[in-house]
Amino acid sequence: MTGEQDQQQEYYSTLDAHHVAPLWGVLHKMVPPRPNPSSQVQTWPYASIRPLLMQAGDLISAEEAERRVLMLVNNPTLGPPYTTDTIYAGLQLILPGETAPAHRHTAFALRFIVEGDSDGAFTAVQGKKVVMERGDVILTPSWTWHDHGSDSKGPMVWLDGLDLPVYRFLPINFAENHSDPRYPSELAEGELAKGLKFPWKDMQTQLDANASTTGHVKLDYRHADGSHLSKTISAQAERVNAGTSSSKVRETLSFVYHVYEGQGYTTIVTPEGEEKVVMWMRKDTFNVPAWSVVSHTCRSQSDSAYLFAITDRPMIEALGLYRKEEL
Ligand code: 1HN
Repeated sequence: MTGEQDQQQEYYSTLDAHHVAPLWGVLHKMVPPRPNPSSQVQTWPYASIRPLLMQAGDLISAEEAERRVLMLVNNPTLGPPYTTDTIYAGLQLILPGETAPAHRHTAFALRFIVEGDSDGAFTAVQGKKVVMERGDVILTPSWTWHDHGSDSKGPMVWLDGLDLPVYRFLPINFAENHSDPRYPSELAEGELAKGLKFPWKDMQTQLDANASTTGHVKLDYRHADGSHLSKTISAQAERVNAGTSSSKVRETLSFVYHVYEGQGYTTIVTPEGEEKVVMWMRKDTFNVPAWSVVSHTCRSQSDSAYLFAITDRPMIEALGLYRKEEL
């Protein structure tokens, strides 16, 4: 070693004790040439997850669990709450007669109903009892009391989306349990459920009305005033016409996708250039890391595919970091 290297080594060894470190060793990692999400492409085929959920139904009650959820974990290194870098998602099961007790928290949640009869399963949000049907999106805004229940005949399963990764940076997620399992509520349908429930049939009507010959329609869920579903995360729905592919697009957003209907595949090229092809069918879930090139293909020649996705668009836009490239 040269004298100069010795001097440098000696200098570096003194820094830890003063709680400082040289930027010049890590500058390029701090400001990389392209986004470098920690999440990978991951898939949760419903055929493999549903039996695990039903087993959980035998092993633990909703009351006991508080929320009987299998968290969708992106990879073992990242662990929960990361389904993608900015979004947490899980699959929740409620059985007939059960109650998931009332609580409230800073974190915002939206739910996409995957499976179940429409008669009798509900989420009560701040006194409004909202009935859930397959494909509906139901919100529990920040700090609203919410409990789930079911007088339905069969299991009820939904996909939860929460902004939990945000609270790794902003460690201010307060939570509180209500004194009783249920927060007093009254049935809220139609107008009364507005702003809390976004029925699938309304979304599909809009998608179908916009379905063009180009074969792909994407619509954001919005409140009546045009705002996103929350300030952190929101959702979108897409229709891919039978036998067609959507054009290749990348955005500074990450997504948790869920297949409402259809069969096909999504080609995802991550920022590092790795290509993954996710084969999907009805009720499957997968994630897309930020700044990945995405294209969906509907394999059926007769039936369109409908995809739902949770996105981090509100916070990325609010921070002025939204960027899109069509390839
Ligand atoms: C939560 O409150 C629900 O209310 C679901 O159903 C999942 C994951 C983490 C923290 C709170 C619910 C959750 C959650």
